[in-house]
Formats: sequence, structure tokens, C-alpha cells
Amino acid sequence: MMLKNRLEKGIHIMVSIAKKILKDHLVEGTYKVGEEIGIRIDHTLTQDATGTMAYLQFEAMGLNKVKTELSVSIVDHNTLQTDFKNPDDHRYLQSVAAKYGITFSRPGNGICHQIFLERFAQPGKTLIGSDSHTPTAGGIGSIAIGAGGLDVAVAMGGGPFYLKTPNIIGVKLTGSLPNYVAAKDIILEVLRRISVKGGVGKILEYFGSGVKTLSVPERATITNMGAETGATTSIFPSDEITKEFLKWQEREDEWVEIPEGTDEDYDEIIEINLSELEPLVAKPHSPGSVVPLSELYGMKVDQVAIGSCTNSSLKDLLTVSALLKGRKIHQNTVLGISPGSRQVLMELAKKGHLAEAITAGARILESACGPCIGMGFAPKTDAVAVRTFNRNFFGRTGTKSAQAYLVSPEVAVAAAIFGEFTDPKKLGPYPKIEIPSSIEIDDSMLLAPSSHPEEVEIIRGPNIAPLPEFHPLLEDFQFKVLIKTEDDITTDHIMPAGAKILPLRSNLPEISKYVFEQIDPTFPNRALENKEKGGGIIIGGENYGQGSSREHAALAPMFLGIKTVLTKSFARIHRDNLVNFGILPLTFKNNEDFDKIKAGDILEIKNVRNSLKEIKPITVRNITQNFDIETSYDFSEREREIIIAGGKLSYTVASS
Ligand code: MIC
Ligand code: SF4
Repeated sequence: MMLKNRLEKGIHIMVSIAKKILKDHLVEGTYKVGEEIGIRIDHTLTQDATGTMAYLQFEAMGLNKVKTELSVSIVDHNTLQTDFKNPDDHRYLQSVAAKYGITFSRPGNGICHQIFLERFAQPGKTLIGSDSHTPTAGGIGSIAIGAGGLDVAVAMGGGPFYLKTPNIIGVKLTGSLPNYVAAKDIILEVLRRISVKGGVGKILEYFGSGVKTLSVPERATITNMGAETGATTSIFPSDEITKEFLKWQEREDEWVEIPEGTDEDYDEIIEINLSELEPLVAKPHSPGSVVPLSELYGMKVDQVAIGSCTNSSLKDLLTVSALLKGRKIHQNTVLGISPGSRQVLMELAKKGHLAEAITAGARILESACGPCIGMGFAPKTDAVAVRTFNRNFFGRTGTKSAQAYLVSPEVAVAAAIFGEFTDPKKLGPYPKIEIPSSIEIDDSMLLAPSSHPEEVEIIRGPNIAPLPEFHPLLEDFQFKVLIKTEDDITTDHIMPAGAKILPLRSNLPEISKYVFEQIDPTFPNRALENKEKGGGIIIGGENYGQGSSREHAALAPMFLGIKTVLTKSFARIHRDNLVNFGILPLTFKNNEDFDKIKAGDILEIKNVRNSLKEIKPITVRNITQNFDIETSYDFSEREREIIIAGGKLSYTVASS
């Protein structure tokens, strides 16, 4: 019986929500923790920075139309438009959407996750998106997972999405948030407890009496930043509050009830009493370096940025305006606000709230990702930058020497007014925020697909370079250790973003010149020199590739001749992206071998295709130092075939 029918019949099934939805969408495999399953995908989401590559890959699959219930393409990352590159990409995306049955959100309409939550997300559905913060839609009760663009392209073509059956962690919320403590502090508390690796292989599912105290956008703040724990996704139940939100968005008919689980439904439980929480801050350069705000009181703040897909809902920005009203920001602090969507921006503008923020000295930035991804509003040298965003990775602001701290909107406003970290209670009694009972819904920036797709021509500007060639895995190869990294290397280290590099996302040869820019700018040239001599290997520590879903962090190294990445452990999406592009992700069996390997060593792997086919161990020989390195892998049969074929595109085209 379909979940919807069961729910309509009012049968309460005592299993976790995530498990219910996953099982309901199961098309391959057996639902058993750790085993690979394939699930049917109802909705897909792309943004422009990963979208161009995803649609080039979709085009290469040779289909006429997407096969999903709903596919949406949103332009929000590359909106600086310092030259032709961004607008060329936008036109390409618009034409692809019109031709292949995809709804297109024009630049200026807002940040993909905020728009998707407002206008599209539905409880009980499955969504994959080519952005790691896709779990934002978990705030409405959908299973929403971030993935590489190629996985999204395959799902648009009707293929299942594969994942390891996750453990379901119940996050039990009790009590209610004190004034000046926000939803952001709940997810910072989760990060404080489980760190940036604690969610790997898990789904965080929220339940308990505290859930009822949180609105959908607040729940979405939590599921959004759950990505920083490495979790597969995060999810909330769908209840009366969800129904109210959907009604507010004039989508009440899309509501289904999904009752919350109980203690018995979870593999593990984390309990958080909201009444005991205090304002928290994630210190540089990790969302997991969480400390109480009070530890930082008195530290001078140079820049405050409010917005991003984590904290720019109407509720957030009404709170910000109410706190700024009648005040002026500190003369040594700059404040930028980027509203999450055009819907939010229009509401603030029409009711005069924007004026309150502008009068206080705020600079209103475009409704887009903007400073979150280093697209403008970079802080000054050595700045302390206080942001309501979800990531503070090294260099991400656009200024290498800046120190970025992640906080709630309330703490951000206090920092902007007083010019230092301080107790937000100094702003006076907590304002009473009235969310208007109805708002204007204007979908005119959403373009429906063409009703005459055969007449639509795909428009490609000079920035759109063709896809590279993919080669099957060789049986034996030798390669050089080109870099050896520390733990927790992020995709921002591997393939940085920002105003200079992000516009090159559709042009692999160009963007690959910036691989490892943040930590070793000599890497691309050294890799290219070595490419013809057999290629290179990257040696990584724990949690290698955490953060973004950007497949360029795999594609660009592949273009530079990287054949293998050998680490202590991987972050989920990056590992999957390596597989998708035919790079062999291996892990050390003994971490002492990590210590022995040196940059510049020549390594060798023999009989690798055969070993993969027969699931035999793969031994890497260090020729330079004359020792063997035992490695591990946990590929499914499908993944082994993909790697051998030289990546998922060759594999998918060959098997369709
Ligand atoms: C991010 O927040 O790091 C990004 C930019 O949104 C990425 C996607 C990308 O790199 O294009 C993400 O979260 O996946
Ligand atoms: Fe955009 Fe930042 Fe959200 Fe990524 S985290 S989608 S860059 S707002």
C-alpha cells in the first residue's frame, strides 16, 4: 500500500518517517542498514553552478524529456555577471529547461533551497538535488538528498538513486527555545555533539514535543545545516504546522500527514532540551567548532552577513528588521543582507521592513547565494566575519585571511549594532514577530517548460565546453603521489568557488587550473606534467571531500590525470562523485601507512579490474619506499562496474 493511502486511512505505522518513505520508494535492493538500495525519485533540483554540468550529462543520455514528477532548475549561485560567462550559462539552462520539461527559476527569484521549500517541496516525496543543502526540504517532511549532478541527471532520466541504507538517528527535541535562542542554535548544538563526521551514513530524524514549537522554515534551518554533520539527510514529521505552511503558500492540497516516530523507532537517540540551549557560534574554519557565544564576548567584528539558504526566511528577516529598527550599525562593522527569495524580499519591501534595515545602515544584497560562496561582499584582510550561513570553510568568504563565524540572525544583528560579539539580550525585550496570515504568491519568475519542445533550440555560449572523454579503468598502472592532505579536507579546498572560479563551472579545462588553489597552487601544473607519465594519486586523511556536492571536485582532478584517491575515510557525496567519474576511491586498511607515504612517491596498482570484478583486496605498492599498502573498498556491484567502465556516463549510456 502506498504511503499516501496508508496515511489517508489513518494507520499509524510505528517506524521512523525516513524508513517509511524510503521503503515506499524502494525499487532495488533490500532495506538493510549498510546495504545499497535504489529508490525512485519523485523530484529533482539543480542550481546553476552544478546545473550546467548536470544538463550536459542529461543531454549526453539522449532522452527527449525528464521522467520525474517534477524537475526544477534554479539560478542562484552565479549571479554576479562580471562578464558573459554567467549570463551565457543562464541562457543555456533556460533553453535546456524549456526543451526537456523542467521548470526554470530565473535569476533574481532567490536561493534554490528557499524557493524549493516555498513553492515545490512536498511531504512524503523523494527529492535529489545537485547541491549538498538539498535536505532543506526535509523541513517539510520530504526525503531530500544532495548528490552529484550526474546522479541527478540519471534520476531525471527515470533511473533510481542509489544509497547505502542509512542508520536512522532520532533527535528528540523537548521544551521550547528561550528568547534570543534560535533554530540555528539547535543545529549548532547537534554539530557540537556529533561533529562534522557524526552524521555519515545516517539520517537525522527529529521528533518529540519540541518539534511542535518550530515553524517549517525553522525546521528547514535545521535540516539544511544537518548537511554539515555529513548526514545523508535530515527530516521532520509533517503535521498541522506543515499544513499551515503549505496553506500559506497556497498549496494545502499537497499536504499529507506523516506522524512522528517514537523512541523505539530509532537506532540511536540524541536528546536536546530546547529550554536549556544558549546562543552558540561555530568558530573558524569548521561548522563543527561550536562554542557558547559567551566565550567570544568582546571580540571585535568587522563584517556581518545575513542570509543564505540556512537563515533567510521571512521569519528570520522580519526578526532582523525588528531588531534593527530605530538603531544604527556600529561604524567599524559592515552589514549585508541577502533575502532568501523574491517572495521574502517583496514582502519585506511592501511592508516597510526593508526600510528599517536600510535606515539602520544595512546594505541590501541580491536575493541569491552571494557572500556565502564568495560571490561578492568579501571581508577585509584578517576580518572577523560573522555570518548566518552554514559553512565557514577556509577561504570560502573570498578572503583567505578572514575568520568566519557562524551564528543565528539574532546574534548577527547584535554583533552589527555593537561591533563585537555580545549578548543579544542587550537589544532589549525579544520582539514579537507577526507572520502575515497571507502573502502575495507571484510565480512569474518561474517558467514552465515549452509546450513545443521540438522547436526549442539549446543556446550554448563560448563558456560551455564539451564534456571530457571518459576512459575505462586500466588493469595496471603506476602513478605519483601529487599531494598528501590533512583530515577534513573540504570540496572548497579541492575545487574552490568564489567570484573568479565559480563562473568556470561549465568549462572543465579552465576550472581545473584551480584545483587545490587554497592549499597548493602548483598542483594543476604538476598533475598535468605527470598526466602522460601515468597520472597521479591524492592521499587524504579522514572525511576527505566534506561539504559541497560539486562534482568538479572529482571531474577536474580526473581531467588532470588523477586515477585514485587513497584516504583514511571519505565524505559520502564526494566518494560517490569519484565513483561516477571513474576515479578509484580507496581507504587505508592501516592508518600507519598514511604516515609512511610521502608526496612524490611512485605507487603501483596491478590487476585492478580483475580484483574489482572478483572483489579481491587491492594492494598498492609503494615503489619508491618499497612497501605494500593494504587498502579497503566497499563498492556495490553496480559501483564496481561503473568504475571499470570509466564512470557513470559511459556505464549508463552503454546499459541503456
Ligand atoms: C556550497 O554551499 O558549497 C554550494 C556552492 O552550494 C555547493 C554546490 C556547488 O559547489 O555548486 C553545495 O553545497 O553542494
Ligand atoms: Fe547557496 Fe550558500 Fe546555500 Fe550553498 S550554502 S546553496 S552557496 S546559500
